[in-house]
Amino acid sequence: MNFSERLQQRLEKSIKDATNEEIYAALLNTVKEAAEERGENTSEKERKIYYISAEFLIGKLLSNNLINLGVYDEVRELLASNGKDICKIEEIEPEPSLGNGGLGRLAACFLDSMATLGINGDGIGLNYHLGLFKQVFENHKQKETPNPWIQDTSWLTDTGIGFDVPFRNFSIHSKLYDIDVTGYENGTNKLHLFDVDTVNESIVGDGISFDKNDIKQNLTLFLYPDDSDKQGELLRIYQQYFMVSNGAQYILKEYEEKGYALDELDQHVVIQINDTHPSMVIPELIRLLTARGISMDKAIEIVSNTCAYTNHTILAEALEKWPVDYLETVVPHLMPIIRELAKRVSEKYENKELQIIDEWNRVHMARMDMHYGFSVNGVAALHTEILKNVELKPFYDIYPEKFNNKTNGITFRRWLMHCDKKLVDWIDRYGAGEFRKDAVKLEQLLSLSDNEEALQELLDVKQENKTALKEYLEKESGIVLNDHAIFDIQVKRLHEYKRQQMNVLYVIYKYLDIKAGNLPKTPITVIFGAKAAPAYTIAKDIIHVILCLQELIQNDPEVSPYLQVVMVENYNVTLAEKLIPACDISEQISLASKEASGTGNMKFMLNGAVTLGTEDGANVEIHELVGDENIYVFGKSSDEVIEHYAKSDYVAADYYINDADIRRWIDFIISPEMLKIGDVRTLLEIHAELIQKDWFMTLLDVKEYIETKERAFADYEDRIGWAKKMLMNIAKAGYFSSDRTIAEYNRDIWKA
Ligand code: 26V
Repeated sequence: MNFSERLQQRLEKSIKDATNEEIYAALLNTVKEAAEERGENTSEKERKIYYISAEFLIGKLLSNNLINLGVYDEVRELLASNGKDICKIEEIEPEPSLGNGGLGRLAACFLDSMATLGINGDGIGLNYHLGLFKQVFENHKQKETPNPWIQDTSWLTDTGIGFDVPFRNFSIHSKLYDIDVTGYENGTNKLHLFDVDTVNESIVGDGISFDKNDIKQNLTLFLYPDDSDKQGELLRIYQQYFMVSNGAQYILKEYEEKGYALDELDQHVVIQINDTHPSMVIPELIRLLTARGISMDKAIEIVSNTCAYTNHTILAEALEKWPVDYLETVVPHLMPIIRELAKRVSEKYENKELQIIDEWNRVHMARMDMHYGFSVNGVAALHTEILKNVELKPFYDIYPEKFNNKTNGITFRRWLMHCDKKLVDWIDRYGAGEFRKDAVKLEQLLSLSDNEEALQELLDVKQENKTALKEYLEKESGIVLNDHAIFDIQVKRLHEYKRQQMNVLYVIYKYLDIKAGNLPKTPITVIFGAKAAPAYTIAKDIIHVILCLQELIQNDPEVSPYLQVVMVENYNVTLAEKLIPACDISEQISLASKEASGTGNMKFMLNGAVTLGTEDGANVEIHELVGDENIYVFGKSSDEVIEHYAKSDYVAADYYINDADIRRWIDFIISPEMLKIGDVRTLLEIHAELIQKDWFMTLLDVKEYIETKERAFADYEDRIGWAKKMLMNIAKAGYFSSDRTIAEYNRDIWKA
């Protein structure tokens, strides 16, 4: 029976008579069955990879699975011939929000690529019931509400497997749910998500507040509960240990079932530690091995040859350091092992920067990973160089052989085939369809650079995607975009280092310029999407300024025909899939050295947007690939920025005092027109922040940013010239396929 026949059989009534909800449920269950039948990507001899991560931002799964099973077109046509629209059925699926941003989405792309390449690799994580918060705007401010996503019909499969996880005064029995990870025309892997029966969603009070002390009821309730207080930090340690203890027990269970000797674990298993959140897997695995009779020396050796660490940030505040007494409170049985690991290091090395436990009695998780793992990788070429030469230099000096770079990537199944079907049709029409199996084949499109007809069609595709976004947003939120404007988009987490505030200063500059009578040839629509961490005040203040500007401009008839600012609510994977194909200019404007890689930059490029960015993260590699003509680069280099930090010689107030333009833009934040709309205290706070602190050096680059952006807008007027830039970006995006990244992980680290 083929997929369509099975679907119809499962539905038990005709598609015509079924509701969209019934069709969704039948599709989901038919996909699960088909995924199961394809079998796992296993082979007895292979090393098995466990990608352990606190976040897997998987997005909706229905279409992705249909594509990977090779039945998407078949199903769409079957539904259409019965008067049903597959897009309407996709809308029914709730989006799980099991990640914050790039790190979690990367983990999801990697699962897709491992399955596609036939690598025997599973994910291990947590089944957060309410995920990351859902963002709503009220009075121009972000409010957080829960995002429940688990329904009776869901991608989760109860495995019947569970483990006891010991904490200080009690233990918790886990429950394992699996989600199938279908490879594109290949076998199926698994995402293992651990959960607890006793979690209770009704303990959530106002917004996303809940009793942080009640571990049995809150353990897997939210992703990264607010850790701005001690109770929040402790809960995070409970979550992390729960994840790794379950993961380690599961890995050993599978391993022992295969019948291998324990002391050969490193020959058959690799554990990839995604940032430091799962770092406790190292002492936990040592604990479990010694409990099985292996000596401490041998256990340390085995584990060190099994674990590999990926670093995703150089921001000091994001590198986890847990106080010893917190760990004693939650997992006292791990502390003797961590102390032993720390002692072995201190006996060998005197350098303070290498110590696992520092003089303030804090355990540096990344340091443990680097001493007791066999690989340390950064996520873009520049990032890895900064790790080696600056941030982690003492470790590179003693372990040069462990360091390697793995430039991030994205899965083209979701970020092209699923989200931009019109562009795929165009690519197919011009003979580059082989990109599906070999992404660099997109380079075949380069032959079109003088083909005006093809370039015009490319512009038409972009226009259709812009109109589709307009229609979507109008229906969902009532916001009416001008789809004949240039779409300039910055979507990512709200963080000062990403410098949404610099884009805000551009908007103010442009607003004042239009007020002065200088009208842009083509209207400009600046779109933001970003969640701010609930306790991150400055980030929330920036959202407030954007929302105030949005209202001010919308209500100003002199300006609104030429400039529009829109902040979309609750930016998530589903919205990204609509925004990215519609984008003309991709804003990647972080302070050089601070964005480890970025992956949105790759998604925009693949969908024919042109990057406006600093020489940061993977932007550097995009620049090298497309050349000076096809990217807009500005700003101080990472070397210069690092020097400013070293010398502490950046003084924002100097720019404010000495530059009348900068002063005017910043002061506009507290102008009467803004104060009329916004909250006085908040606007004053962000105004003062920009002048007195500006830790991420907005004012260092803002003028060059504005000039460069104006140059990009001017170039946009030459439509065929612009289409050539789009073409170059699409054609060169093949390098950023996560299939390439995963093949490199496998070649250099996993050797599966
Ligand atoms: C975490 C935190 C937590 C505490 C307060 C401030 C702060 C700032 C940043 C982070 C980031 C944690 C790690 C992370 O998400 N890194 C992202 O990983 C992506 C995938 O490798 C990469 O593309 C992004 O550049 C990087 O920021």
